[in-house]
Amino acid sequence: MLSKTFAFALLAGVMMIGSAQAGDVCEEAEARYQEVKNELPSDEGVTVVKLYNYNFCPPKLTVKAGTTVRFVNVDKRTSHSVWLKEAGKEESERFFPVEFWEFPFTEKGEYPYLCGPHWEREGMRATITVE
Ligand SMILES: [Cu+2]
Repeated sequence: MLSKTFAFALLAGVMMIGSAQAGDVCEEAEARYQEVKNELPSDEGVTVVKLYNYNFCPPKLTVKAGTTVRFVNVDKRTSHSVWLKEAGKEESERFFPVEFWEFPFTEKGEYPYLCGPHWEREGMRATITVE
């Protein structure tokens, strides 16, 4: 009984650490985006997802139908892609730091997506919900 409780507490602790790390990564991604923003076209009228350190930030996003999402690579070296695999779309070209790729989400639904080179090993995947 005691060990079960302990295991649960340990698991909860690990989960808390995990989510805190995800938050930190997205905070770093946001700070990095602010640094490079002036090298990019205006983000007015688009919703920005940042690609950073094998994460999409935010990992879960809800937008209205008709929204164009701009995926911006805010890493320092790594190139990434966006692949709406389950929606049957082709993977985007790989894009490098301070480059981006855009996709207009016109139809409602759940769009899980991933980064071609990093989803398997680094778990770089996320979901956009269009409502
Ligand atoms: Cu990637």
